[in-house]
Amino acid sequence: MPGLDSIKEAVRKFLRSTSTYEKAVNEFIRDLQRALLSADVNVRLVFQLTKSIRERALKEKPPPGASRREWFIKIVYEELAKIFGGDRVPETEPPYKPYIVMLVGVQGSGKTTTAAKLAYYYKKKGYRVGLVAADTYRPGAYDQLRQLAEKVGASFYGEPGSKDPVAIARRGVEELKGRSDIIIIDTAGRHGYGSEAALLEEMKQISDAVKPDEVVLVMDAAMGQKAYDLAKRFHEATPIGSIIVTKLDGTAKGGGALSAVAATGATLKFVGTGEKIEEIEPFRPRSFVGRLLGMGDIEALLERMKSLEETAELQKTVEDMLSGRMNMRTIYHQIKQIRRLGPLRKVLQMIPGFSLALPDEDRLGMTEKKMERWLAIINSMTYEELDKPEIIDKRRIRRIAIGSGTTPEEVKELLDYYKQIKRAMKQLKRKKGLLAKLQRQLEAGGLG
Ligand SMILES: Nc1nc2c(ncn2[C@@H]2O[C@H](COP(=O)(O)OP(=O)(O)OP(=O)(O)O)[C@@H](O)[C@H]2O)c(=O)[nH]1
Ligand SMILES: [Mg+2]
Repeated sequence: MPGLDSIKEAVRKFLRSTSTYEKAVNEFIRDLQRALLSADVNVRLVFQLTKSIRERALKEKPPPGASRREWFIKIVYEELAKIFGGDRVPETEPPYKPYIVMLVGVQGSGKTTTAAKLAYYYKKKGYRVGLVAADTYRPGAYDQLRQLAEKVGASFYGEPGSKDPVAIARRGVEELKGRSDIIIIDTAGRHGYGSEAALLEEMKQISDAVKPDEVVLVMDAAMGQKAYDLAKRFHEATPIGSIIVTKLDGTAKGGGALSAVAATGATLKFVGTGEKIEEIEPFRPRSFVGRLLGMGDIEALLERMKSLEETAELQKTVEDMLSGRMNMRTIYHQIKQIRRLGPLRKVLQMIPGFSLALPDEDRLGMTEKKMERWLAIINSMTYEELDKPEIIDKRRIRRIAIGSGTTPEEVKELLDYYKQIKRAMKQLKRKKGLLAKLQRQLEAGGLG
């Protein structure tokens, strides 16, 4: 996307650069700021973003095995994704049928095109789609939508010559609802950028009459950060509203529009990326940012960083166990790790010579449910009990069971598990050399 396209280049430069880390970071941040500002992203937003990137870059230490530069790219990715909506993944499936969608937006924003695009998108997913032409202002609006409906194979309703959009919308829904899963109503966009209030008022009138399940505001990406005000008021006025940003292909200001919409908290569902009927896609901030960074393998990088982090955590747990610092908190972390990495015994078995009398998690039936319950049990222990599980007697067992909604038998089973691990660790400490071996293996990331 023009405007943000230079971010790719900045990433490549950063990863290739032979200057010091600090210098390369500064240079990258300057490039990033320039790219975002040229894409009309709000200055304050750019400033906040680069501030948090810089702070994290200074503070965070990459896990062993990861370079600082790789870690930095991960930080940039996460922070950038935040300004475009973060983890949000839009729900595009209609929750029930028939689902009535009404498109609104200023003149020329792309409503009619988007109505056809949505019809195409949902047809392809197997839904029956109906289109209603409720634009009575624009000459030729009826024909435009009728032709598009024919092209994508959607049902169509319109009344050429009629001047009452509310009545058309109502009759259109009535007419199409028996043979459509989704009904999309195209409306007129008579007002310029300035008269948001008038646009919202008109939208309210039709929507009061038709009672759509969703009102969609269609916005032209060329609005850049100006999209903020309209999106915000729309968001506040319409609890059932979502937004589609069109013409991302045609402007350098798309980054500004997308980040502005995200900043209002409104749901950005789709983006339009061209004039053709199939040029629409659900907006996913994370994959959008992945593409901006130009790293086809950004997923691979993130995966690797995650696994290195987990290995480092595992190492810490094992070190704790070996150093005798082991207590119930260690078990807590260990259970959480088992859920991600698999049984500790299996992980440790990958190290030659590491055959120990460790509890067999498979035999124990370490199911998800059991781990859930064990974690609940641990959560019900006092600090004193966590640090020194040996003090847990019959009375305490009963209390913990009640507190965690489990049974005394389960609490006992967990305490047995703890004792077995502790015994195994003592035994291990006596075997000199093994510890160093384990350490080396962990550092090499050889457990993944
Ligand atoms: N490049 C590009 N052009 C688009 C996109 N969406 C719509 N357009 C173009 O924008 C112009 C206006 O689109 P319409 O769908 O007629 O807009 P409208 O909101 O229905 O306009 P009115 O009914 O007059 O309010 C047309 O030339 C479309 O081809 C897009 O995602 N990319
Ligand atoms: Mg139109």
